[in-house]
Amino acid sequence: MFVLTDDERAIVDTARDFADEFLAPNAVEWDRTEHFPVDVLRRAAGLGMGGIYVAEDVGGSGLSRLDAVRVFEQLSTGCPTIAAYVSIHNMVAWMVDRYGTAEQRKLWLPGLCSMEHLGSYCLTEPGVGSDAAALSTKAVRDGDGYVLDGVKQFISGAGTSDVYLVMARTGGPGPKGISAFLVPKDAPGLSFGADEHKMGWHAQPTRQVIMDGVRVPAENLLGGVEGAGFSIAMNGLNGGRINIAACSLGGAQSAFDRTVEYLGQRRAFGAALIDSPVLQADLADMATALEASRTLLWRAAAALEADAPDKVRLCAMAKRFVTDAGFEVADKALQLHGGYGYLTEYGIEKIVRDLRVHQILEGTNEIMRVIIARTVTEP
Ligand code: FAD
Ligand code: 2MC
Repeated sequence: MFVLTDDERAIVDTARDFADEFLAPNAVEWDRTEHFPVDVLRRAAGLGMGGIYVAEDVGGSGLSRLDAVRVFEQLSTGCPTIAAYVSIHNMVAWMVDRYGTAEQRKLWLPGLCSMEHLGSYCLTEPGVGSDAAALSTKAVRDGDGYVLDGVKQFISGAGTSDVYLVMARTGGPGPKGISAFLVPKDAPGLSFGADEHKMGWHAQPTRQVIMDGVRVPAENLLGGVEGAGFSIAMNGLNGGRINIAACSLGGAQSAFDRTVEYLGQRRAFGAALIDSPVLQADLADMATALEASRTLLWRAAAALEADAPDKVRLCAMAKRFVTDAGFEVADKALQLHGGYGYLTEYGIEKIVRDLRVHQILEGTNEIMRVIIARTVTEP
């Protein structure tokens, strides 16, 4: 697992080449202009990145979770924001692949895998984030369809995405009363809030998804069963969490690599800064944090791929550890660039801003600790 086969290496190289050619040269500009490059996303999908671990019969790439985290690490070396959006889109596509009926798979997945249709994941609400099972968006059965009412908060890709995977309440309180729906962008009654002004993630929109009497046919109930929505949402997030961790790893690796190069060129006190033992100790710690992160991340991805009994705990551990370590490495990289690290044009402060939110979304790192602690303290 820790030594890549030729095929695995080819997948990693493809993602890295794409990041080098299409993401890295544009990342700072897209951040400055808040541009969401949909054409570039479709180009990535042309290389199989729209449905990385979706089955091939509907246009997916049929790859493993390990392949996926390696792809997201490489994409993030170019731009963590774009890589993170692609990871959310992949989570949505996988949920349709894994839980959708045969008809739903055939109808929705070819467009998602080609990224002709972009997907958004809609769980969080204005009053409910961490306590997701308390969500209040309602879906009421009405004849041959459902009518959805409620507001989803902080939805990545909202307003641009074509498909909204919405968790809504069809039954009583708690997780068992929740179902998952596929809501197309053109559904009457669907609208979007203003684009949020954020610390990072400028190259993708974050908006409310507002549902006011949105009617969808009963065939849009994911899997065709009421009450399965929370389990579907959480299982999607297991993969989402390691993918977002991979985005932190790639962003931090890029900041680290640039720091090594910078310290080699920058001179002070009659020598290159890289010759300073103090800075070498910092670099050693950063390199170790990156490798430890990668090791845990791959371990969690292998557990998820194998559907191992400890997959939830390992995905939570990897998400918590790697997003914290990635942020610390990126922040240290900024510090070692001195004043230049603080300037936009160097691209390091952008990585710090982008990686900060990975400690908050897809389940905050406090919630990751809650999940892990339960496995430690409960029999
Ligand atoms: P709260 O749940 O209110 O938490 C506030 C604080 O309390 C946090 O520090 C939290 O860790 C802590 N806390 C809460 N409960 C506990 C506990 N039991 N023990 C210890 N500490 C606790 N959501 C989506 O559904 N789809 C998206 O596409 C999406 N994209 C996002 C993009 C961005 C840029 C951002 C910022 C958020 C996005 N989110 C998305 C929402 C994100 O998942 C939530 O913000 C996150 O889950 C936290 O929820 P909250 O903001 O309501 O915080
Ligand atoms: N994988 C599979 N199943 C899971 C699961 C997981 N990760 N987490 C919970 N479940 C199951 C759990 O096993 C239980 O099933 P059953 O009733 O069959 O035993 C059911 O779901 C209910 O779980 P809990 O009893 O643990 O529910 P509780 O409400 O106590 O806690 C918690 C759930 C806190 C783990 C969950 O609400 C959570 O993960 N909150 C964080 C929300 C979150 O991650 N939001 C991210 C939004 S998306 C985003 O940010 C993006 C950028 C896209």
